[in-house]
Amino acid sequence: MANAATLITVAPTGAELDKSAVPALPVTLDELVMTAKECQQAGAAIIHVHIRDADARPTLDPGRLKDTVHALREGTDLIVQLSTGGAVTDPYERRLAVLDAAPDGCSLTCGTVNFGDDVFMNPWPFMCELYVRTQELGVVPEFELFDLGHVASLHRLLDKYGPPFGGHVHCDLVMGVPGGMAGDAATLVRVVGALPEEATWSATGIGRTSVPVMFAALAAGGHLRVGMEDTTTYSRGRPVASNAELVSRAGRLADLAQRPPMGPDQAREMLGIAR
Ligand code: KMH
Ligand code: ZN
Repeated sequence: MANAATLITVAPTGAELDKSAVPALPVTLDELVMTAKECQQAGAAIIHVHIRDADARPTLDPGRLKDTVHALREGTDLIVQLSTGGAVTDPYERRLAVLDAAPDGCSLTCGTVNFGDDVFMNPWPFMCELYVRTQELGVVPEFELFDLGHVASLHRLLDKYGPPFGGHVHCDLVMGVPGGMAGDAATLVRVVGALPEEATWSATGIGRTSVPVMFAALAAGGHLRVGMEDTTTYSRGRPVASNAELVSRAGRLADLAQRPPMGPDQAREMLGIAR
């Protein structure tokens, strides 16, 4: 087995869900920091962050993003990864400006994908500009892959611009999005086989694909992402009570696989992220 321990990322909020429909969703800064503390305790090492405004709507407000990075660093040891995907309605300039909040890491999606009834836009010139900015500003990207074609764009990006800041390639397979790749073991194995040789990777399955994707990822030597951004049902008919319970379950599965959760320091070492 290539990886002795399991990196667990929590994605607690996302940009798609309404607080009114999902009351357990962390949307204020206090709720986010509290969630982050609980999730670190439960075994997470990275937090993938989307923030909300005073009305709980998704926002990429620069001041709020800076405050969020600061508060998460004060309150936890977690690696702070800001989303540059935002919501499907966010303009490219705002998404690029996310890096000005100086997070440890950021997401970088490797291509456009149908996203339910919407389209999540990541054209090649935008990908390139975002990637070069991560290199210039010293932010470690995580390459988000929603489809096999995104892996081809990842190779193209690395060939053209060289390795990421920190020197290590880490990917996240986002599986089961309506419009993207399926969330099943056969698809996971196919996509992982196309990744750069030296890359590490995690996987998350949207909705009901969450649990099968976790089992497949652990069996294939990968890492895990969980959270209410991706899953709001713990089991059939039972809503998720908190992000921490999703992290706890991921940690139990990782223990069973004899690859226990790694702490933030070990994750930093693996990903090339300085303290
Ligand atoms: N909210 C989705 C449109 C990312 O964070 O980089 C995009 C997303 C990916 O969540
Ligand atoms: Zn996201």
